[in-house]
Amino acid sequence: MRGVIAYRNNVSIQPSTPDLGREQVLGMFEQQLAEAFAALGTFNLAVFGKTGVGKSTLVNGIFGSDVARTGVGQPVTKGLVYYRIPDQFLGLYDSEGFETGTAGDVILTGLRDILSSQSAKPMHERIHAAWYLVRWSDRRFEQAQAEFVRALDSLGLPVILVMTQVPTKDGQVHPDAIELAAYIESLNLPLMPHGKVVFTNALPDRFTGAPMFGLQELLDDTYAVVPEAAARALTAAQTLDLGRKKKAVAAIVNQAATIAAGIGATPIPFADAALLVPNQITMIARITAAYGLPPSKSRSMAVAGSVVLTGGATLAGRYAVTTLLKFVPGGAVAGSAISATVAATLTKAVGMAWARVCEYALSLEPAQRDAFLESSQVTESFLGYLKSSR
Ligand SMILES: Nc1nc2c(ncn2[C@@H]2O[C@H](COP(=O)(O)OP(=O)(O)O)[C@@H](O)[C@H]2O)c(=O)[nH]1
Ligand SMILES: [Mg+2]
Repeated sequence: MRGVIAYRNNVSIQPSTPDLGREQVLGMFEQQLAEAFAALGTFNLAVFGKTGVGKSTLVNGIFGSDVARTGVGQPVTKGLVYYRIPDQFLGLYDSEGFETGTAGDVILTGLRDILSSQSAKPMHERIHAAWYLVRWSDRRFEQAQAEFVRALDSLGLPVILVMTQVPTKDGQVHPDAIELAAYIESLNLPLMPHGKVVFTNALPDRFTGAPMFGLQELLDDTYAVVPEAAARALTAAQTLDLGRKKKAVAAIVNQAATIAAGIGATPIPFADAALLVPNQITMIARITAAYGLPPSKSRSMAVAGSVVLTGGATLAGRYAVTTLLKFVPGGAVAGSAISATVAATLTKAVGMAWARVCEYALSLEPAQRDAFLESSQVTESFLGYLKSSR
């Protein structure tokens, strides 16, 4: 079986590199995907607040999962359960049944142990941020709550204070919620990142017409407090802000295009598309992880990628490469070599086509998404997007 071959004017160019067969490419894909998923790690968030305050609803609004239902919980200390959702990049410390007072003290003692044992671990395994939730309709903020927030801060956790279930009318926050927030802010608590309470409503209210709001602000504030090492996992984990994912992916594609240009610039006679494939595989793996697509589907995604990138293996794949080269400015340079520009453009086209596949998958409901990722549709849509790129 031939590997990827660059074609121009229907003249095949023999690769000077060892032929990249489908099996070999598939193996590289699986390894690169595993590495990209592992490199992201987990974004670990601790959420505190009384029962019914809206912890699960808020987490669901930003991460798209009902953690308590879909996650596998593991009690880590009294009152605190750690959920790691299979196939996702969120780790959640949920204080189910948490009240202030003695229960709060017990949690803090347990948390201190957890955090001190984590301090020896790499940054991406630690707790990265804490949300402390207060429901506006409670209309009060007790001293014990203030002390709890201070204690979290002194344990080294950045705390974002979130007011939940806040009603609005004509875009105005309920005055009582503003008053409660002003009171909380007057206590000089170490509120991250800007000393202010974040107003949210995680569920639109059909009866009052109150819209959902504040989730993007909360997410932005969370980015502002998390260490660099956890930001990429947060981007993969959250489902609210596609723009963040796109930005991360654009950086990955540009970096890969730069590397490809370097490969194309090397004066190797008969440089061909096969030389570009390993770099493209790394790029595709990193794109997949950045979008937060499920690691359990990596086999089927690797299959799709290897079918397409070993263009010589399929007529369609060959067509994609040939078509692309025709539209690259300058095309393949006289004779055989792929220039730096061609290499970069081809790699960019591959990256952007795969990004579109990922975004399509993300737009589907979880069950449909899984079905899509496991079907040959992944290959077909990857090829389709690749062919339509100019
Ligand atoms: N209108 C509205 N209802 C909410 C909101 N957040 C939670 N709820 C409701 O409040 C109840 C408790 O929410 P839940 O997320 O389970 O609270 P938890 O115990 O803190 O996890 C549920 O019936 C939710 O539907 C919100 O932002 N707006
Ligand atoms: Mg809950």
